[in-house]
Amino acid sequence: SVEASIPEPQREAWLKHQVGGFKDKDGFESNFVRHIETTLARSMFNCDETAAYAACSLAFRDRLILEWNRTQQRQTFADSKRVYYLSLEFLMGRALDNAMLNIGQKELAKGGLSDLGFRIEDVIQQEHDAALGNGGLGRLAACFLDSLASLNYPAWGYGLRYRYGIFKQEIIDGYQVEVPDYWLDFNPWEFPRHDVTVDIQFYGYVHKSTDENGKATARWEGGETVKAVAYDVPIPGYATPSTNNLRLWSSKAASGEFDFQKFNSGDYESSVADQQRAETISAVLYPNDNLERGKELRLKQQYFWVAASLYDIVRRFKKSRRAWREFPDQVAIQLNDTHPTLAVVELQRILVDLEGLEWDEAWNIVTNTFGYTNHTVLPEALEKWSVPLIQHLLPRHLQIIYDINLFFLQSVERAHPGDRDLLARVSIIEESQPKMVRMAYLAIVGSHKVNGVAELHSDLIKTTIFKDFVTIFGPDKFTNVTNGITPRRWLHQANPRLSDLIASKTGTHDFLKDLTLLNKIELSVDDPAFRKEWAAIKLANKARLAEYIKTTTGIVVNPSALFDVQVKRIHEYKRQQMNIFGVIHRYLRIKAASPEERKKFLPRVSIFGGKAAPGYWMAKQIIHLINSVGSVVNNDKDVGDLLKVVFLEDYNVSKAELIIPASDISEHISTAGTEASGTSNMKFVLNGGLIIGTCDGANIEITREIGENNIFLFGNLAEDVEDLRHAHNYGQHTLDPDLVKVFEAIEKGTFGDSKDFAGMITAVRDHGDYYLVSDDFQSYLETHDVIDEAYRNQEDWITKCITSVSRMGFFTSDRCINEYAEGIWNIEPLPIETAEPEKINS
Ligand code: B1H
Ligand code: IMP
Repeated sequence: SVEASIPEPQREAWLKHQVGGFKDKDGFESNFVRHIETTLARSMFNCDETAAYAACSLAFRDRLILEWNRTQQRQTFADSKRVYYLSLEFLMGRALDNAMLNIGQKELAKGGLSDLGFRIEDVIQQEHDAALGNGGLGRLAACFLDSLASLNYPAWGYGLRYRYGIFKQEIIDGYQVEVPDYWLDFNPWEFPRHDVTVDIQFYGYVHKSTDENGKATARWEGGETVKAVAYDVPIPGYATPSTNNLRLWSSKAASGEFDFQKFNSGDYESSVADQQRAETISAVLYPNDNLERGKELRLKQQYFWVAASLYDIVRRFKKSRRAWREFPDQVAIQLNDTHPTLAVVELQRILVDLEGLEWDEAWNIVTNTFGYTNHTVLPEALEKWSVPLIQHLLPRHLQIIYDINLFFLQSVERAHPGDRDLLARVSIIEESQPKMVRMAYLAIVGSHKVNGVAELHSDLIKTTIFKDFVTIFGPDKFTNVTNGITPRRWLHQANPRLSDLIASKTGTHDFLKDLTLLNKIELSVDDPAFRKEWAAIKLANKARLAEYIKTTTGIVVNPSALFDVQVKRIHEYKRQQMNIFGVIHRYLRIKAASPEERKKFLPRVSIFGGKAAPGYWMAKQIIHLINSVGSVVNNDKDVGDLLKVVFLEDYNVSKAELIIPASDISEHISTAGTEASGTSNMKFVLNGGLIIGTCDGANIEITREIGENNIFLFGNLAEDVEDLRHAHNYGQHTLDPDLVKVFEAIEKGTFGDSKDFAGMITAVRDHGDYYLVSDDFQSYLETHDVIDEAYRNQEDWITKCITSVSRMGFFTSDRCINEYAEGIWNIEPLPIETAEPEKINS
């Protein structure tokens, strides 16, 4: 057993004093009060909601860490294969509610808190989001961690512990203003491991020599060292004691002789500066979504994180005393996009330079260990690093990259003799000025599987950006795993009433573990009581959002109006500009109508939210236009309740949990072929909202699952995009007449100084309309009219919503994780046998 690893003489004392978590309400309360009085040094006389949040979290953290220990001990003891998910972003959101639900003790805590004078909702609201990510890519990583733990897979996440997460967005005079997100003041969910540190090297030079057997060796020497310190975040599974680990690295100055000498020689200031420079590495999350800017500090972050993680993984593997060739039987590493691709090079370096393996043997191990997930085809998001920069920062890695490329190109040459164009096209090194390393190509060559994140996207990467690699490696190396979302957070936690209503029809909350069980509610689609409660829940969620809109923006909206929501990062390819042009068009129609005609309009609220990257000028202009339109429309007496335009500040995970359950229609309207998957589309439908969308990303599979009658699709198809763009640039480009009217209104100054919005107009009118706003505009407007009509028939509408939810089972991240486990990682679940039967609250 696990205990056998403790020497006999001490074992008894250890076991006798093993701590147990609280079991009942009383136990929770005593734990809570103990933390208030000792850990937090407060008392019942000065315990406010912040302190209550802290104590409640600490009580649950005690529980979690005990399960964490048991899980890790069991995994170590079983010595089974583990998967490591490397991601520069983990957009976790709040932890307390999730921990209570996954452990199954939220009801108990609710009672306990109430005994002590607190409302659980208020306590939950105190928590600051853990916002270590930009958008979909980071939130996907968070959903995957939840599923990995819930399905009992032995899995660790590895990331960076940014001191500043994604910035906080304020809207001032209609403009986005960025405020730093310092979130670590008090974070009960992490355990600093000051004993788990790794020294990370940068710069220096390569020393080549021959050893006593005449073998050429390379050693990376000199340069500077930075220390990586581990912080562990426990990840509780749902309805299982399995608790996995997210290990985040923080940078610190290495406390070496170096500093000490400087200090002694009186150079105190520069010794402090060194320290600050070291800490800068993990200081801030780069706030770009789908955009790569090639900054040196970003490359430093990537290597720092990858090197620390691999050191840790290799150390753990070595404890098992297995032969190196067994490494891929024990370790699977998934690269979340190309950001961790240096891990491929680093593992090869460890095996060849430090462990003395032959190149081919090492490379075989490396390629059988890694899998690579691609998340985008947008050219501006595909990572490239300049050769001189890598040469300077990581001289040995650059040599290894060149060798990897040489052997790869030699193998291509053997299989396709004489095809020099092919060699140039697939070379990992782009022969530009300066030369660049194409990270996606390196990731493909260094992995055994490459996957896209929705069917269309996986097809597109095979036929466009990675076409030549399909020729070289064959089609089997490329596969699809359509994204998913965790129903624990995105249904049960965000929409507890809907979750409970569903449970009343399916008998249990088991659909939270097997989402395909949702199909049972289709049998109740005609049940009047069920439908009535369904509608009441949606209305209550809308009323709650209306209240929030009123307190945060002062705008009063009618909860029975149609709520039309687009919340996501602001990006031209996501086309918030088309949405706001559509809103302007509606406004002009209302203004032009007679009072009689106006009565025919369906009252609508257009809700926007999302951050623009601080340097993304066009995205910021879009935010400004939305706010400017809002201040005109919302104050126009002719319009009244027929149209309201709301921009919600600082969209993040916890706001998503509030907004998504309140939507009637949400917009997923990217130019076809640009949105790899999208995941909020799944969240909205799962919460009983319908969607308007283009044939892009996961919208296509959502349509296949829920049926064409339950989704509002419009616009050009991905296959036509190239021709349309070509026509814009070289043929006739006639703008849509309704769009022209919208532009005229803007240029007349209807929404303030038109110069402020000139960029958005010229992009469409004069610069080729790359995102096809004009091409899709008419069908977009028509589809909104269809939506108005559909919404008037509330009975049909509710039928569509219920039917859609019942068919969403496919989109659970549990299904994704099982697909990765089977098709890419080759790993099995490791359930904890001694699972205590736990009551999952309803
Ligand atoms: C996605 C990114 C991304 N794709 C570069 N690519 C970044 C690229 O900091 N950077 O440099 C940051 C993020 N993010 C998103 O991934 C896709 O756009 C979504 O369609 C997809 O649903 C999501 C998860 O797969
Ligand atoms: P690591 O993989 O060495 O970082 O260990 C992770 C966790 O696994 C540790 O914190 C322990 O909880 C557990 N663990 C590691 N080694 C042993 C062991 O020899 N016996 C039991 N548990 C262990």
